[in-house]
Amino acid sequence: MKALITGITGQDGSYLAEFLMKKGYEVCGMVRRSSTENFERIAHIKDKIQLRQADLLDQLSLIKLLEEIQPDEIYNLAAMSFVPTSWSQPVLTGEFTALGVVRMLEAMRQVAADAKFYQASSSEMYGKVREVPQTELTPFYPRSPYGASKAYGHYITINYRESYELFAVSGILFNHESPRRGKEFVTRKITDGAVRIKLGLTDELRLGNLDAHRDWGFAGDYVRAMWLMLQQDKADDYVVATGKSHSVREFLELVFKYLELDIDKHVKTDPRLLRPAEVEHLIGDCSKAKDVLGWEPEVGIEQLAQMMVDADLERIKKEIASRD
Ligand code: NAP
Ligand code: G4F
Repeated sequence: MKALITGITGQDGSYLAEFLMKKGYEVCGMVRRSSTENFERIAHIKDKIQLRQADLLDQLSLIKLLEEIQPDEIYNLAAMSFVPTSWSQPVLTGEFTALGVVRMLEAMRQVAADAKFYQASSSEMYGKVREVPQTELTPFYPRSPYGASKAYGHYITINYRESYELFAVSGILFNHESPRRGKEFVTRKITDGAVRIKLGLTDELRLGNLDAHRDWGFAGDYVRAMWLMLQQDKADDYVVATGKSHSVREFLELVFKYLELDIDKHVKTDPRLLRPAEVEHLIGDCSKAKDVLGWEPEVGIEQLAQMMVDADLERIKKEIASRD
């Protein structure tokens, strides 16, 4: 079996590549051209996968890529994925995160119509939530250009499935984190920042809204759900979540307690980090994924926080040692 992963240099792409390789897949990753290589997350597997250049903005590059490699499965993970940037670059976000999806689907329809397609949909589509907890049937109310773009990607995937009988599915994934999470996202900003405080490299961590609630899981668990969706006889959409919601403050408390640090001494809230429109509370109901896919999350929030702190401690200590 041959799989194509767009966004292979990202958090999920790297875990998915490892997962598929263990299953015996030939893995091909799509990367966009850059003046310096950005392969930190896949450095350990780079020699065992193929990397091909193409870009979600360039239709012809996608057609050529699919024509050449003829994958059995396509995992479309590439996107502009950081919500705050979607307000400062709303048009580019729409190009990558919304229109990028239809470009991939159209390429598949033209030259690889027998492949199976996975779209990385997001709980950000629920935004100002219409129902608690959120299921596959909960109406969307996106609160950012990112959420609105993902809603387009979600519906165009369903539309291509229904219009052209393509095997195309969307996983509506709630927030998932790991030691490979980008440092601008709140969990990693907290673990990285707290470790730097612990090691005496800084004294302060500035955060925005501590009252927002998220349903946080572990990325390694979530890529398994992506794969399971493509192993079904029928293409369908699934919520992937833990069913437990915690505030940013609670995550902060877990991390600071683990490192024996005092929040009041080091954490400052900064109004500049508040969003023009916030998603206050997300909690997913993944009953369908449990019943149909047999999927369940294995890592809880406490274990996740500790795993991220331990990894940041190890990495930053090494950085310090290499400077000395
Ligand atoms: P990530 O770490 O930010 O990775 C995004 C990937 O997309 C990177 O590999 C990036 O490549 C690539 N990319 C961006 N623009 C591109 C373009 N024009 N052409 C080709 N590649 C491009 O994101 P993630 O956390 O792994 O998330 C994976 C997907 O799931 C994203 O679509 C995200 O929106 C979605 N999602 C994530 C979560 C979550 O909690 N993590 C939840 C729901 C949905 P570069 O390395 O070149 O920048
Ligand atoms: O970690 P975040 O930036 O993730 P957010 O916005 O929930 O988006 C992530 O999850 C989505 C799934 O729902 C994905 F689709 C998306 O690609 C991305 O992976 O922020 C989480 C919460 C927000 O409510 C934010 O306001 O944390 C709050 N927060 C508080 N202080 C902060 C900060 N967020 C960031 N990034 N930085 C802060 O200093």
